[in-house]
Amino acid sequence: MKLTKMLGLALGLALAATTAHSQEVTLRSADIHPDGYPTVEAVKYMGELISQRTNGRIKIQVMNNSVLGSEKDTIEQTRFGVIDMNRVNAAPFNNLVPETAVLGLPFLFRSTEHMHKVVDGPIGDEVLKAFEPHGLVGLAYYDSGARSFYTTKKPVEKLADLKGMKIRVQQSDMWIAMMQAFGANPTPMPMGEVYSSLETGVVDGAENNWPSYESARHYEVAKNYSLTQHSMTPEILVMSKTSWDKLSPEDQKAVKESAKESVGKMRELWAAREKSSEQKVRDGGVKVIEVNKEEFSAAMKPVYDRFVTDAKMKDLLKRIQDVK
Ligand code: BDP
Repeated sequence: MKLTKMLGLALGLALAATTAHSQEVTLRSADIHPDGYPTVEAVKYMGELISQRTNGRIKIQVMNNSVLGSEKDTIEQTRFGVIDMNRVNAAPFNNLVPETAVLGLPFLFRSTEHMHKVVDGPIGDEVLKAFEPHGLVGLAYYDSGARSFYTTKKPVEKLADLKGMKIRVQQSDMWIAMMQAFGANPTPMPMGEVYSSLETGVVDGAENNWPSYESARHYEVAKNYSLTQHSMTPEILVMSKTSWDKLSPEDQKAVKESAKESVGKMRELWAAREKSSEQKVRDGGVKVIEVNKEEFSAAMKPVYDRFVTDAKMKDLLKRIQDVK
């Protein structure tokens, strides 16, 4: 190679390195929740961390309140690089990344501690890696508490009460199967449509954790909350593989570390919000019903039989159950 050409090449490489290094990026991150909701605030906090780590070169702009669409739609846009980041519940990922369905299985986690141990450990990393072939990079898990049923008219006091009730579910085949196993009639729809569907009687009920039940004001129209606590499906923060590939390895590292570091903040915010939301809905006149959880859990075998079929899924489930 001629010297001039070599010099040119070296200069080109050096320039590329500088540009990669001094790249200024604003990552747009989707969320359906309003300002103040723990997931939204945790991603904003991650934005502060990443900005500190990169001297202000990388920023995160949280586009929340469903401005970019429903979770199912924003997942597609994130896969195609139209949205850079997305904080979504595990459920709408279930059909795309089957490993995520395992985390939402009914009555899987024995406690918040059990769930934390699983997602903080090698199993958590393994499930995050499973996103990559689908155009996404899994960054972190956020808490989502436990989900329970709420209904507009008839309260759910025992399993038989769910028989034939139209219950809204997230857009996931596993969740549809779960509702069927409970004896209910599942109606999949995005979160944004639930309030009016409850109000107009399109559905008889839905299910969610305390903060979402309160924040989306569903408690105003569905005043019976039955403590089934049937799933502790976590929230997942992902990045578009397209946006990820545009970052230098150092910046990728900064993104990952900031995401992981925001988890602690999220857990603090979550624990406080669970309490304040519960208080708010109780003060708002909601009837909170204790149920026999064993009765509900005993009906869940068909869900496990249908979604934990191959050796890989069986092994994943067993390892989760074995985490002490
Ligand atoms: C909430 C999750 C949110 C889901 C919503 C739902 O934070 O990501 O969209 O439930 O039920 O708890 O759709």
